[in-house]
Amino acid sequence: LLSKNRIRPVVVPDQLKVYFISGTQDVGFNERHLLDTVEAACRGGVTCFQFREKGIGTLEGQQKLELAQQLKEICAMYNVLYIINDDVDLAVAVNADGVHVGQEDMRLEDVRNLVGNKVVGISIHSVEELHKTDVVYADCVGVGPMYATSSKPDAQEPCGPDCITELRAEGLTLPCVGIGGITLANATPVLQAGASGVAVISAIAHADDPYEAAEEFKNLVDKIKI
Ligand code: TZP
Ligand code: MG
Repeated sequence: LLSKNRIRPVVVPDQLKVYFISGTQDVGFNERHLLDTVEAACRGGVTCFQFREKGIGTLEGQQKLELAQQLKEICAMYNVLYIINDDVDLAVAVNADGVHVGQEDMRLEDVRNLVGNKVVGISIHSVEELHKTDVVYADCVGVGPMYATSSKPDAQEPCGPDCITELRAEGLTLPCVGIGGITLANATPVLQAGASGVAVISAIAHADDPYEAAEEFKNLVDKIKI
């Protein structure tokens, strides 16, 4: 599957420039609000969206499936890469473009076998984690938290943009996004350290105008990542 039938790359760095992540927990547990926010963000210029429905009070089963399908339709309309967090079965069920898993989730080899040619993303926090990761089964990497974040209760200590520099020096060549506490004001060092883009929750989901926030991120990344 990896060497013979697979056409690489399935994700190009430009698709990771502005990577918006959200679930109902980020928008007051209001499905309509999530759909509207994602639509505005796509219109504003995000290049990738990850449906991350996580934590107490979030949707499961049929409700989660239906929302995932609606979000997929929005992303398809705007040509935005559509990724599902953690839930490999859901990614397959809605035929998402890809799936993103963390170090504690399913093994990458198993993920790869289940999703075939879809994009597989993995979270990496440190050089130590890089060495424990079967990067051969992944297409892209989320590195973080870059800065302190309020969106992930169990987030590790911020590792800063230097973490990306270190991972690159250790031989990581896959496209990466920095994640965690990223705003327009602190995104530049993340990009300069070697990230293809920035992944954000609150900077777009909690913005007064998610359309405008997405547009500003897109303009910033376009300026730095010619
Ligand atoms: N993984 C590491 S930090 C984080 C995730 C999902 C949360 C990012 O949210 P925010 O609001 O952009 O800090
Ligand atoms: Mg996870």
